[in-house]
Amino acid sequence: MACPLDQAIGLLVVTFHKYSCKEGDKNTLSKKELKELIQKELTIGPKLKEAEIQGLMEDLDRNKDQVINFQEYVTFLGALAMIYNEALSQ
Ligand SMILES: [Ca+2]
Repeated sequence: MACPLDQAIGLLVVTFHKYSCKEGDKNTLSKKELKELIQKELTIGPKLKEAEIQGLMEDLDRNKDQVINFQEYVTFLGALAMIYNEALSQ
């Protein structure tokens, strides 16, 4: 029997690679790849304005190398988890 949390973590990893392998370095998300991930994999994605997505990408790119590495992606997921937790506890 599959364990739900294992499955959830696996999905987080698979989702990163589903987009990171599209162009350039296969282990990082370009801004274009991140934008596609946000728009296709998150409910809020299509509602975000272009400027909001740009601002989000700049915040996520902690080391300012213009791509999102796995660690930066995990930081993003952590922030999303905190938002979901707040929403669920209200
Ligand atoms: Ca980066």
